[in-house]
Amino acid sequence: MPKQRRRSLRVAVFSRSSPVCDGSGRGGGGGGGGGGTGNFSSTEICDDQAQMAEHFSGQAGCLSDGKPGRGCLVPQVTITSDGDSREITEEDLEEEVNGRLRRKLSNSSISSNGSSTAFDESEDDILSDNETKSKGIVTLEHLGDSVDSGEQSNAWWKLKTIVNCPLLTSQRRRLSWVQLAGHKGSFKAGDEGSILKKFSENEKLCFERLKEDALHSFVPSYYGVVERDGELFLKMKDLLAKFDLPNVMDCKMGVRTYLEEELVRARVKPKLREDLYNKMLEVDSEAPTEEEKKQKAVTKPRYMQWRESLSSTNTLGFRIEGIKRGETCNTDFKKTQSKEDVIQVFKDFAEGNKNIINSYITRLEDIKQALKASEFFNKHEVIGSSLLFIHDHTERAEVWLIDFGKTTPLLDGQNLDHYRPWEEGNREDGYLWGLDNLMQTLSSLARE
Ligand code: I3P
Repeated sequence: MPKQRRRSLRVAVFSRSSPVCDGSGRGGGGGGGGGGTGNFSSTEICDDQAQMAEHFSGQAGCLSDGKPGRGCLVPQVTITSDGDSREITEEDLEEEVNGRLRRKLSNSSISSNGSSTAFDESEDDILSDNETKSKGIVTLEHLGDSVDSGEQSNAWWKLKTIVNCPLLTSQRRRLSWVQLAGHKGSFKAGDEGSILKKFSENEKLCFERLKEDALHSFVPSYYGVVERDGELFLKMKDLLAKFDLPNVMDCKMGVRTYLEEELVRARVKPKLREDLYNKMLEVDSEAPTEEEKKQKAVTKPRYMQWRESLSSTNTLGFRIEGIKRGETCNTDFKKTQSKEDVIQVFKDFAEGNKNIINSYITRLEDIKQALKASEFFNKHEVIGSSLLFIHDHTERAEVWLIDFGKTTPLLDGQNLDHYRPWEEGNREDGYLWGLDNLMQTLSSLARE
C-alpha cells in the first residue's frame, strides 16, 4: 500500500478529532435517581498496581455499590454512499497498525483476560476509545414522504434533506440510516444488505469466535474487516434489510453496563467527566452529590451506575434503550424502571399484536437454549450487549444479539452462569436473569 495511503489510514483510524471518530455518545436524560458517590470517592481509590492486578485476576477487591442511572440517547443519522471500500486482511492490519494501535489492541486483549498491565491509562481508555466503542444501532429502510414535526424527527429531516435526488428503492435502503443508540458516527452503509461498524478489536474477536459457536445463527453474519475512506470497519449483515419499514427496539441486557475493569481503573486513575455530569443534571438536578456539584463532574462508573439504578437494569437485568416505530424514534426511556412501565412499552411497541409477541417469545426461547449451549457465552462477561427486536406489518418478527464491544473473555478455566448476583470479582453479568425477566414481560403481554 502506498505510504501516503497508509499514513492517512492511521490518522483516520486514530485521530479523535476525525469527523467520523469524534462522536462521544448521546444526549442528556430524564429524571429521578439518587445521589451518593458510590465507591468512587477519592478515599476509596486503590492506587496500588498490585491491588489492581488482584482485581483483574478475578479476586474480589473493593466492592462497589454506587448508584446507577440513565441518560438520554440522541438518534444519529449517518448517510454515506458505499464508497470505495475494500477488504482488510490480517496482514494489512499488521502492516497498517503502528505502535499506537498495537498498544490499544494489546490493551484490549490483555485487559479483557484480566491481566492488564497498562495501568497508565485512565478509566475511559478501557474498550472506550473511539475505535472500540460499540452500541446498539438501528438502521432504517425507508423514509416515506412525510416529515414529522418536533425534535425527535430532526434526524429524519436531515436525512430527507440529503436524500433529495431520485433514488431506487435499493439505494434508498442503503442510504437511510438512523442510529437509535450508541456512539455517534459508528456506522456506515455497506454494500446491499450489509452495514459497516467502526472497528473494534474486541468486537472483531467476538465475531470471529461466534462464527463457530452455538449462538452464531442469532448474531448478525460477520463478513470481516474492511477499509473505507481511510478507516477500518467491521462489515456485517444489515438485520433490517429484509423488513418493510420495520419497528425496532434495542434492549441492553444485564444487571450492569460497565466492566469490572472500568471500576478498577476509575479507582486507580479516576477521570472526572463534565459531559456525564451534565447528562446527569439534565435528568435530575438533585442527582449529583455536593462534591460532584462542586467538581461539576462525575466519574464514568458513577454515571453508569446511577443510570442503571434509574432504569430497569438493576431491577430487571435489562433496559430499553430506544425504539423506532414507523418513522419516529424514541430514546427517552431513561426512567422506565418498573415492570408495569416496561410491559406497557413493549405493548405499544408490538401494537398489542399477539402474533408478533408470540414470535418474539419463541425466538427468545431459542436464544435462551442457544445461550445455554454456547461455549462463547459460558466463557465471556457480556456487558453492554443488546437484544434487537425487529418486526414489520407482515408480522415477521426477529430478535438478534448485537454489540460485543464490551464482551470480554474470562480467564482460562473460569466460566459464568449469568444468573448469580454480581459481586465485584465474580464478573457475573446477570444476562440470563435479565432474559428470563424479559421473557416473563412478553409472556404476561401474550396472556392479556
Ligand atoms: C452512555 C452509555 C454508554 C457508554 C457511554 C455513556 O450514557 O452508558 O453505554 O458507552 O460512555 O455516555 P447514556 O446512555 O446515558 O448516553 P460505553 O458502553 O461504550 O462505555 P461514553 O460517554 O464514555 O461513551
